[in-house]
Amino acid sequence: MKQADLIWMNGALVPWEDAKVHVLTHALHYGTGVFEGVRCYETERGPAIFRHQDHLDRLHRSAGLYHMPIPYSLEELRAATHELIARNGLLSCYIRPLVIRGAGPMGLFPLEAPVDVVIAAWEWGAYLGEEAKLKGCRVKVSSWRRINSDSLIPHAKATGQYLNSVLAKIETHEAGYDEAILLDDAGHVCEGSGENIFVVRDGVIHTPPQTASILDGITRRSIIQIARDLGYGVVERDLARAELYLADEVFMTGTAAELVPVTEIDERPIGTGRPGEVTCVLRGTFDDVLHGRNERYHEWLDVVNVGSVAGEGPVAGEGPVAGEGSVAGEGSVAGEREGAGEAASGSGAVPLRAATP
Ligand code: PPE
Repeated sequence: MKQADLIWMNGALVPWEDAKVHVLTHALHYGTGVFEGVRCYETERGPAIFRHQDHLDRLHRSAGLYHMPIPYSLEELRAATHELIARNGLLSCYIRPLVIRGAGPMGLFPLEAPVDVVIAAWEWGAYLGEEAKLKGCRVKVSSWRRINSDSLIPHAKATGQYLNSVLAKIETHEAGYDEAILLDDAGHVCEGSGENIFVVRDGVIHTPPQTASILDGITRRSIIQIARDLGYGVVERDLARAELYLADEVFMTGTAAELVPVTEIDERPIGTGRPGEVTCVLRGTFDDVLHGRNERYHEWLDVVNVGSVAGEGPVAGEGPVAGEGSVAGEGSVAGEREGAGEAASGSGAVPLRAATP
């Protein structure tokens, strides 16, 4: 992970070091936040954000599921992200939009706490390591079951829910594995701590369905479509744990991880113990899609017009501290951001709406 210069926070670009919150931020205490993980890739047409609209839509849906009105339109968040990438001079990066209940009244009832919005971006290499991406990773079925829809909302990408993934990740990491697989409460295969999972058997691809408490991964959807377009059969159905061991190939998908072959599960080699043929075809095709080398999927790429925003306009906190300065300073602290819009966009690239408390 490589630090960038600026983070977009409640309508203003602030220096990385100054993007701070109060210790009584509601989300710190109760996990009341939703977020996204998005990637931007270097392409011939410029930096391009993969399925940006789909990620923003999911952010919006996650926020809705937890009763959080986002005080910016998705188009405003899109423009802010473009400006963030351009002003940071990033060609490829990971993007982290975060919507949280901010500092306000304490206690579990969150609806009176302000909603803060942050977008950060940084250069982030292979999530499970270069070696895992190339040669495959070793995973273990965690003793922790994936959260279920009786008590939380697996379809939402909410911060508090990730304690479940964190437990599984620590358990399997400490046992010497690259990643965890979580089963759902019925004992069916669900997903990784931060990835969806696919099993290949006799040339057919299988993956757990929506009802298995999975996160509806955008990479998962993309891979299903690409696989079908390539002529593979893809079946969404419940998978028994033993089907992992009996598979010819297993791979995992996610924005951070991209497509990673799984070559060993619970000390058992999968197939030949090396990345399989279907996995390699999909990984190669997906890589072309991400980098704009496959015409067919060009509409999945949201190209950032670097020239239109790079280097223009002031940055909040350059000179004065963010939130106090002449740029972001017009009352642009969290929950009080009327007037921050103009200042935030600098060049006028990001028209902002005042916060609706
Ligand atoms: N399941 C979970 C639990 C999950 O967190 C992710 C993404 C996925 C599936 C795949 O979804 P998608 O990215 O839309 O294909 N995990 C994010 C978190 C990574 C992190 O460590 O933070 C990601 O890949 O960005």
